[in-house]
Amino acid sequence: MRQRLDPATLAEQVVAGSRAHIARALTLVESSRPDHRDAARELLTLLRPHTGNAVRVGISGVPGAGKSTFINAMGTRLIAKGHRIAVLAVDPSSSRSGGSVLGDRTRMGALAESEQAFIRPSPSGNHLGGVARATREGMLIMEAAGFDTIWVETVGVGQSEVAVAGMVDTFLLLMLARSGDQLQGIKRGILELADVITVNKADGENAGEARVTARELTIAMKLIRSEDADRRRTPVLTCSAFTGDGLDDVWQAVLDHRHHLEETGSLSERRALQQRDWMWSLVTDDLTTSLRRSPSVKAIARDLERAVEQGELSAVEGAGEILDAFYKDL
Ligand SMILES: Nc1nc2c(ncn2[C@@H]2O[C@H](COP(=O)(O)OP(=O)(O)OP(=O)(O)O)[C@@H](O)[C@H]2O)c(=O)[nH]1
Ligand SMILES: [Mg+2]
Repeated sequence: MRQRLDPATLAEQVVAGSRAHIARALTLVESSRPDHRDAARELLTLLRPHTGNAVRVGISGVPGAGKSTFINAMGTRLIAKGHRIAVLAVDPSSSRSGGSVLGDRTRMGALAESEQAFIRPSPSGNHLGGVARATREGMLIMEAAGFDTIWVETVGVGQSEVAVAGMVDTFLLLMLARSGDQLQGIKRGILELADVITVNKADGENAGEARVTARELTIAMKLIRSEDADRRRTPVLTCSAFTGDGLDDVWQAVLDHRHHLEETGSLSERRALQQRDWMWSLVTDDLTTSLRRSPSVKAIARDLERAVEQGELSAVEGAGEILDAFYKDL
């Protein structure tokens, strides 16, 4: 194994923008080994003064909506304007499916080759808490390394959206034209999270349908948002990641949302609440890890699971025994 760098050297090299060290720092925060966690904590403390300045955008949409293609096209445009782009992902299923989110490097060829971009696929693991933690910490490393625009991709299937919305300033939802009136199985909860919506693949024969879908979504969003009078209107746009049509408008909508947050003081409020929630999720994750590693818990877990499955023991009794064993170990 490569020699471990001390956090101070690693932090220095990350801030200097060394790609090799950024990669090592990301690997470090992705690890759940207790000594790695200690080093990661130290690293993040050192990096903290250099974080917080990027535009943080979450992007979600059903598989195949075009998220990777979109990020590639948008990222290439932003680089041309002088930005530096970091792309991260939250995909708790990636260890099982072989990695769909960002898995396909060819979709991000242009971006992957640019010195002004850094793409990191989702850390593996099917435990959302751990994956989200690594991505959030990865985002801070990218900011410290001078990337001013961070995109976090996730698949539109559920809890991972909530995790991503909890770490970004603007949540962008990529939709497809009319795959049905049920809004393509996208849950209402995900529409509620969206700060900007764009109907992608608005090109060729599809362009008209995309505009119709955008109008329908505008109405749907009015209904959703009217219950919450304080919230601003969610813009619904159309774009094509292929032709580039509409991409500038989507970026402008992201910036407008950010300005809105800044003007109303919501940006610092949003980030403060995210920090508070993050603190508790770190505590919860750490406790869960300790619990799983506890020798006394390990010794009885299998038998208890079996006993509960077979109805010999109630879930309440089983939980009591596990917690007793855990507290005894502490
Ligand atoms: N016509 C058209 N096709 C597009 C556009 N954007 C993406 N595609 C195609 O749609 C397919 C899926 O694109 P991806 O970028 O991989 O979609 P994704 O949302 O990242 O998919 P997952 O990562 O699997 O969730 C690919 O075949 C793309 O070439 C677009 O703007 N127009
Ligand atoms: Mg993708």
